[in-house]
Amino acid sequence: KKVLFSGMQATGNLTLGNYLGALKNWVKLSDEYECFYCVVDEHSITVRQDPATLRKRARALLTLYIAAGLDPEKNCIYYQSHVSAHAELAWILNCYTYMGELNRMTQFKDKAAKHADNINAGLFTYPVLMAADILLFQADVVPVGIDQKQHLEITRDIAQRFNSIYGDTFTIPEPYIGKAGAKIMSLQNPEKKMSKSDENPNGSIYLMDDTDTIIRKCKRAVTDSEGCVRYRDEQPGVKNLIDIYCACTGKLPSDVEREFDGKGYGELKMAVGEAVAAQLAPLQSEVARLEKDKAYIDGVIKNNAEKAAYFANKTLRKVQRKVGFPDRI
Ligand code: AQP
Repeated sequence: KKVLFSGMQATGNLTLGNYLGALKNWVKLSDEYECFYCVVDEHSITVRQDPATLRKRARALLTLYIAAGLDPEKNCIYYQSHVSAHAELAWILNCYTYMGELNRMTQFKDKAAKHADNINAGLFTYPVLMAADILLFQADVVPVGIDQKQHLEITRDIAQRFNSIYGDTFTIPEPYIGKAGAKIMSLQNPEKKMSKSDENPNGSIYLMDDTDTIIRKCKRAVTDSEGCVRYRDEQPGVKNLIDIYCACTGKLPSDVEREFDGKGYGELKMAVGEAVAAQLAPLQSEVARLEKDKAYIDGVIKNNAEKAAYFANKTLRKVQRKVGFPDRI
């Protein structure tokens, strides 16, 4: 079986963007691949976190992976910080990554602008840790939203560089970007992606929002004064609503244009709100059920960390040997 790796940060409440751009595709692909789904808590501390909140969110995120439909018997679901090989490989790869390459990363520029008081070295080398995450498992495919495409490219560059110096070591991973939902925009500013850490809660639909909140946020979504439901770049707010609707219902944008021909934005917004609520309801009830089963989640955490460490250490030992570290006795 080919290998799939992906992860998410426990930096906030997950949004519909995280779900439609990533998590939903994970579930779709999980039968086809040998899968590793990581809660990347080491990435989270590139931005200052409250320790108790981070711990709580990390567990909630791991629970959500399972609630979304990932079977922890078949998929390896674990915390990054429980597998030390991530940090060890990241250190080595740091020495094979150029400052100039990292300087070009748009996420670094965005986050540095947002957290000007804490532009730490970890934020700068974030893509190297991400490369380590992926390369440790010899992943063939990495399902992500469009915003992560640049980080996948640098991962491939680092892997190719290492392979060309030391001979075949890493599998070169391919991104998997789904057709629908690859970039969901903020409901309040359709020029900006929907994001967990957005300070305006009306811009994002959170996976745990109740139906009334979802519908209210959709009703308040920023659109335009054209007054017609068309899927085109000139109407980014409406386009985003159609994207959300399509990702939740499996419809195509052209079907949606037809469905709302002659109808107003109010009707579109209502339909989108209902489609989103219907999509999230089963997820929410499954989270509520799993949260009560502490022993089960604890078991998943323990067993899967061991499994992940086994595979990760195989690659790490190989890399340590290639760069010239002394053999273990
Ligand atoms: N708006 C989005 N549309 C589609 N996909 C998205 N992803 C994030 N936002 C959207 C995808 O979700 C996964 C989670 O990645 P992450 O946890 O590393 O965080 P991120 O990419 O930095 O996303 P956020 O929500 O914006 O988090 P913060 O606010 O903490 O920076 C990735 O696969 C991503 O592509």
